[in-house]
Amino acid sequence: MIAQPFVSPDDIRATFCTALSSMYREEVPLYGDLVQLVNDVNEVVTKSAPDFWEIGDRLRVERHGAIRLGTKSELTMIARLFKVMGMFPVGYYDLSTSGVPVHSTAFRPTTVTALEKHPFRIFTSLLRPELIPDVKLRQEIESILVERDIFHPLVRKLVDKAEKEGGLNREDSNFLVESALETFKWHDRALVDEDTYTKMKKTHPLLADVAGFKGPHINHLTPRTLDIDAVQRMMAERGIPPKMVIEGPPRRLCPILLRQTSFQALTEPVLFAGASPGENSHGSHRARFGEIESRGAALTPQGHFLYQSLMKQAGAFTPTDNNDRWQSRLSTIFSPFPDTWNDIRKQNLAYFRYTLDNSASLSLVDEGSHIDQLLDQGIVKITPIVYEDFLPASAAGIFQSNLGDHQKTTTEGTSARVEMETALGTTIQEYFELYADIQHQSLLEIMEITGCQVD
Ligand code: OOG
Ligand code: NI
Repeated sequence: MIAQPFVSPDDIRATFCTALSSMYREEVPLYGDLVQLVNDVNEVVTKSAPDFWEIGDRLRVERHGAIRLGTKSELTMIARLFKVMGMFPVGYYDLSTSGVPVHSTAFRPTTVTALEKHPFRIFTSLLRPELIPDVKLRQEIESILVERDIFHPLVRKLVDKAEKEGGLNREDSNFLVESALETFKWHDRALVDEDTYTKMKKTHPLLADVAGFKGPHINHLTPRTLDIDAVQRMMAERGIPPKMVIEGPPRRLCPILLRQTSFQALTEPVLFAGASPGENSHGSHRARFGEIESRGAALTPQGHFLYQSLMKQAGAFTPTDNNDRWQSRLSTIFSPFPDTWNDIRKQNLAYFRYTLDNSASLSLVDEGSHIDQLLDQGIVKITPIVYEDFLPASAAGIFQSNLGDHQKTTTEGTSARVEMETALGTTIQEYFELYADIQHQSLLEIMEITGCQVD
């Protein structure tokens, strides 16, 4: 028998993203409406501003999704599954400081080529039971979670096979995607009875979402929009109830980091364990929504520091605010953050890729020129590197707005990165290092060609 070639992890990820997207559109039709709105707005922008930064780049595919896991062993297996799809843990997000009893990482492609092939990533949170103050409830939740198996047996078998043999052929990779979907789909039958559900929800709605069901249903998917302000305005017009405010930095000439908004989570019927259809043991659950994002430049640690100190000055969004007021307050507060790529670069606030301008003549390069001189002469140009990660404060805002009103009834914890890494079976990569590497590589190439100085 002739051995069939392995499918690349990038292809498996692409197939998985497409399958997940169509499953979610079927499960949550309003998400399909949001995707339609995003496509309409993107089309207008593409026509009216064809040289808009980032246009053309992976527009019509989702950028990310999110799940919430219950146990360390679920995280171990998910890390192995995502690795087969070319997604690796990047960034540690401690959400306990915002009163959400989880910590998170993003599984994502880490090389420029893999990101270009398909950018899909999954923001993955893990419950931290030690932050549940009620010991009895904590034990109850732990024993519910230890009993469930969120993976189809074929997923375990095929992941084993991929690890042993170094990859999967087309047929196996299709089976893998199909059986992996089982983990992410919605179950309208709760795993627990009504009393248990209610007890968990009272302590923190997230507990009911994580431990109340058979699996970690995908709770949102997120396409990318070229004009998030327009989509925010138009959502209500199209009957898609928007979240109050766009998270992240204000609109700027030079976009930075990540701006996000979503529609409010649906209230969905659930049937509690022990109840039969038709009985009045029907409850409802809010968790699933649709989100959109707009990405700007990846910031250096200094840039992040400046961003965070300005956001702190803005204070908290109050219920009497609306998005327009909030955005104009942010724009004023952000005036100390330079808004030309040159100034941003000079102050070392963002990461850039350095390339030779095609039309420039190398004969104009003076020996030993400094890179700044080549930039001034237009021989070298800079392109900001897109931020591919997440923002803890925005993530916390997304959690809060979609779980509904609740009190902060879990304990504030400290970071537990090492515990998470142990479950992952690998270290979590630092996103700053990934961006610095891309920048450094591009500078090395320029130095080699032009002999210029960098420091
Ligand atoms: C994850 C929220 C984080 C984002 O875009 O910041 C996230 C969740 O609600 O499970 O997806
Ligand atoms: Ni999200």
